[in-house]
Amino acid sequence: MPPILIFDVDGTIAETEEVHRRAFNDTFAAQGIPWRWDGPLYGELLAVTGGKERLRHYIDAHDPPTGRDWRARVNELHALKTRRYCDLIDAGAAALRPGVRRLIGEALSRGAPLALATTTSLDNVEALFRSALGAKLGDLFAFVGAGDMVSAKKPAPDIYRLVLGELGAAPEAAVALEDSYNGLAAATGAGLKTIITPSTYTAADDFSGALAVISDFGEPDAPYRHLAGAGGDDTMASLETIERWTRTGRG
Ligand code: XBP
Ligand code: MG
Repeated sequence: MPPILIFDVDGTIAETEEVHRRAFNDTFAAQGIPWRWDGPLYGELLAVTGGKERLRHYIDAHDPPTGRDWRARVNELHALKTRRYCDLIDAGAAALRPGVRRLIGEALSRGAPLALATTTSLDNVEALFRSALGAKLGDLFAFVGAGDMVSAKKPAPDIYRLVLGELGAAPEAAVALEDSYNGLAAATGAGLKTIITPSTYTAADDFSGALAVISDFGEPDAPYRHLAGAGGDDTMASLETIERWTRTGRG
C-alpha cells in the first residue's frame, strides 16, 4: 500500500511566500499604514507561522508607528490581506513547483489518499489549486487541514495530528512533504517521516531528522539535487521511491 502523502502548501506546493509578502505590503499601503516588509525582514517574520500571529508578533516586537490600534484589528487587517492574496493567485502569481503535479497525479491514479496540512488560510489554498490545477480541493484531497482549524500552529504538531485523525491513519501510514524547519518539527512531532524540498526562504533551515532533503520533487527531464538523507541514488520523488525510502530509510 503506497504511503498517504500529506503536503504542506506554502513553499512546498508553490513558492508562495513572496506573494504573501506582496499581499501584506499592498494591504498596508491600501490602509495607509506606514509599514513595509522587505525580504530580509519577512524572512525573520516567517519564524512565526500564521499571518495573524505574524502581524501581532511584528507589532509587539517592532512597535511600528500606528501599531497599537491595528493590533486590536489584526483579524480585519488579515482578512483584507487574504482577499488581496487570493486576487494575486487568481491572476497567476504562483506556479506549482517541479514534480508537484506529477506526484499528485500518480497518487490519484493509484487511488492513494492525499491530504494537506498547512498553516495558511483555507481561502488561500482553494485559490492556489483553482489557479494552478483548475481543481477543487475535494477533487484531490481526502482532507485539508488549514489555518485556524487548530489553535497551536506549526511547529506544533496539531495540524498533522488533526489530519491523521480525520484520515483515521497512523503516522506510519503517511509521509509529510514540507519545506521548512517549522513544518519538519510539526510533522515529526506528530510521528511522521518527512521529506523536505527547501524553498527560497527556508534554504538555511535546520532539516535534521528529515527522511530526505531534495531540491524539489524532480521531473523526468529535470532530476532533483540530492541534499541529505534518502534518495541519493534516485532522480525523482515518486510514490515508488517514497515508499522505498520509508521502508529502507535510504535511496
Ligand atoms: C506558511 C505560513 C502562512 C503563510 C501566510 O504556511 O506560515 O502563515 O506564510 O498565510 P505553510 P496566512 O508553509 O504551513 O503552508 O496569512 O494565511 O497565514
Ligand atoms: Mg511551508
